[in-house]
Amino acid sequence: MSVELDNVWRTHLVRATCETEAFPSNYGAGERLQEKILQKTAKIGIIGQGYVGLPLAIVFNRFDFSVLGFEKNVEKIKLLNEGVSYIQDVPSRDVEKYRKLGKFEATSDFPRLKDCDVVIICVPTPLAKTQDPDMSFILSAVESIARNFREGQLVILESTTYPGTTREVVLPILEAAQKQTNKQKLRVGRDFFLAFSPERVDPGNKKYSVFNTPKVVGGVTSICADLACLFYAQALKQVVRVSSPETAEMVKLLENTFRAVNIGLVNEVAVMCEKLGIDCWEVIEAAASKPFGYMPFYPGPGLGGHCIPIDPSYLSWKLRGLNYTARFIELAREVNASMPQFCIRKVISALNMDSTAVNGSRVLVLGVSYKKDIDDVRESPAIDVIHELEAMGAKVDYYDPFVAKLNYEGIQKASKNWSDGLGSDYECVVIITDHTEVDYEAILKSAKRIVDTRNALKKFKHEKIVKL
Ligand code: SAJ
Repeated sequence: MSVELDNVWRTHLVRATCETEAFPSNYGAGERLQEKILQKTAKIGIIGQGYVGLPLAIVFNRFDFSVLGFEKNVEKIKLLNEGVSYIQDVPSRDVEKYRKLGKFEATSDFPRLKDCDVVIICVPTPLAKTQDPDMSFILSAVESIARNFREGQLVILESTTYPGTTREVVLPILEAAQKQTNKQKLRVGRDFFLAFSPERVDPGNKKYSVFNTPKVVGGVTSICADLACLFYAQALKQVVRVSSPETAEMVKLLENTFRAVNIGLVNEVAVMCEKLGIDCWEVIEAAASKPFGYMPFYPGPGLGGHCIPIDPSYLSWKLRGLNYTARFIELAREVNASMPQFCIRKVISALNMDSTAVNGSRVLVLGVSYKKDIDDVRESPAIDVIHELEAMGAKVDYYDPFVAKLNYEGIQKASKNWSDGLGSDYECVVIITDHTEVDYEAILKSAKRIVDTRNALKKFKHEKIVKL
């Protein structure tokens, strides 16, 4: 598996930088870590073994590094140490292989962090009920590192967060770690190293993996960046070095805000096209014929997932603290959040065609994960649609080949089993997630009415289809 970076670059990178930054007293810390990285003897600790941490662990295993996967969830630890993966993009055979080779171990024994030369933080950064950033997972991880801190460690934060987190939140906690023998205060860039590198995992993406997705890296000092770039260069295809952790933090937020805002735009186009009596899908398809200066996004029932609906709020929260309103982010959030209701209105009008009230109607929701061909239901608009339909008195079932049981935000249901006549028992079928493997022609035959929020039925024309 070839990597693009030149070996010569790796070998001399940190040494040259150390000499220019002249740390005669502690020049060794960076040098020693560089040697361990180049010799692949650097022990890696990854805090959080979710959809980011586990794929990262396996890709470094693949390049002969040993990895300790730190987790608080004992069930996950048990599964991983039995060689079982619970992450769709990581085959169990990989976990089993590196477990047997002694290269991978999952643990909740956080004091073992002191054995690690490189510690990467891959924990959730959700929103609190107040819609403010919930930093508790990052704080817990950093405090675990600080309690087991030692000279020479490289700490990298990968969790998506607001610009300034690495320098303003993480750095002071690590500098205050008093585990050192003869040092009043640990100094970043001399005694330890700190960087930010945003995770860019796209769950279910068969083309781009951790290995071949360029890795953006920003270090608190130049040596920190050197070492973090050198580290990632050992296992990833391309490293993109930026000038600071704030820049790297902002890069990720731009990427995901770009998506949220453009999805908000196209959702508003769908609402406008309804008022104009125009097929928005045809408009978007034709616009996509433009070979430059345009990138297609598609309307839908709302914005799901643990990234796109959440990450821009970290940026707008930070800017509010600087007395600035990030208007595009707020507006996109408002439009995207209105889409479940827009879909409910479509269901009402579909039932209306048969003089049927929502109250007492049987409705089948097709697909509940937040996007197609994955099993993740976090922030899925299907949840809002189910809640609203039930509040209006509908009897709601769902079918999703990826989600056997739905136990989320007050909903406890099991997926219906597939049969060709599945839709016939319902007054309306609502396509919320357009999984590839579903036989939409069979649904078209069996259903009385179909609200298609994803244009899954684009190949068909029938008066029973109500499109977004
Ligand atoms: N969505 C639309 N219309 C679109 C695209 C998406 O309604 O045109 C909806 C999806 O159905 C979903 C939500 O938006 O509910 C988010 O979709 P997404 O395609 O952005 O998928 P995510 O949330 O898995 O985003 C990930 C992100 N990866 C990281 O944050 C590391 C994002 O940066 C990637 O760009 C994105 O995958 C991707 O490219 O697919």
